Amino acid sequence: MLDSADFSLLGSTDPALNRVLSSIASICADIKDRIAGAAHVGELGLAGQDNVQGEAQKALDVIANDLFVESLLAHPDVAGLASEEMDDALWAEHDGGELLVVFDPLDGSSNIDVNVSVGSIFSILRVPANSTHDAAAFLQRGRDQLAAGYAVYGPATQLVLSTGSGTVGFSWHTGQQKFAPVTSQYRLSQAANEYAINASNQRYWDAPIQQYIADCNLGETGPRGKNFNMRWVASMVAEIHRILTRGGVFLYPHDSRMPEGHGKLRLLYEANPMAMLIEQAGGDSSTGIQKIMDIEPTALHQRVPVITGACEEVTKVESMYRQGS
Ligand code: P6P
Repeated sequence: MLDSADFSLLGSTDPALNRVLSSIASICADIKDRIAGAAHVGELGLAGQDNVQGEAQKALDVIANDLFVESLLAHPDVAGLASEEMDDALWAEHDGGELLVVFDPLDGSSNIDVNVSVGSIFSILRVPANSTHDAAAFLQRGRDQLAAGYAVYGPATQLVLSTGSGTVGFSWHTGQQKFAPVTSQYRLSQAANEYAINASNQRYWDAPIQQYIADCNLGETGPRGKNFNMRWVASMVAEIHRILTRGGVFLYPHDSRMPEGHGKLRLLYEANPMAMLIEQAGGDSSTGIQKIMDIEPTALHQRVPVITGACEEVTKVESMYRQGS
């Protein structure tokens, strides 16, 4: 599904990694088709069960997860999988795989029934030396990711990937029946005038976030000296894709409903892969206190605060946290 020209654009020379990325591209193409046809075969709506997160699963959450598992668990280069939709990691029965894939098979699926963009997010890690093939193998810092990517299922289905040499965009080409490159290197502006946050949580935010957003909303009359626009799609993939494409900053911060240091979004298969893609495009990613990709994970489904996008905005939020707002 991805070819040598695509991998040279990515700057990726690891044959096993490239084979897994190509398989993931094929999986995302299949998910694209299942989403497009879901309304006609009764695959919209709820699956009738909750996932490990306690969230009601959509039928397409389960379908997308099954497509990832069926393809990758049999892949000769894959040793193990972990997913938002599965309590525990799954390990291949064959030997020889050196790679781990951790993924959110259908992010933002609350948008499925209203036909708003959703996506698949994935991160590829190397099996640690002397691994005993348990969940601990996945608990690696974002800095140690070999590759990260997402597919966004929107007006077009696009695939955005990084293997550590920049962030590259592909778009589904119907004539060629493959993902064809469209953005050789995303470059994120240091400055931003658009932020994304769920404003209905305002009363729960930490004081630095309350102050940061209030300052943005004062626009050119306030301390920022410029006007800001606001967007919230409730689909992280759609927000990050917009930010990579036209700039901005995304915030899902810690709030008073959460344990200290926690957030809503999951570290291993949302925050870390998006942080790699954003930082490879010249942006920054932080919890407000610590860089996302420096976090030493402690649990498979660990949740963290996420502020990611334009460097100036992430730096501004970090400085407000240091000042206590
Ligand atoms: P809220 C989707 O469920 C998700 O995990 C992210 O994709 C998205 O950014 C966020 O949660 C939306 O959260 O509180 O607005 O529903």
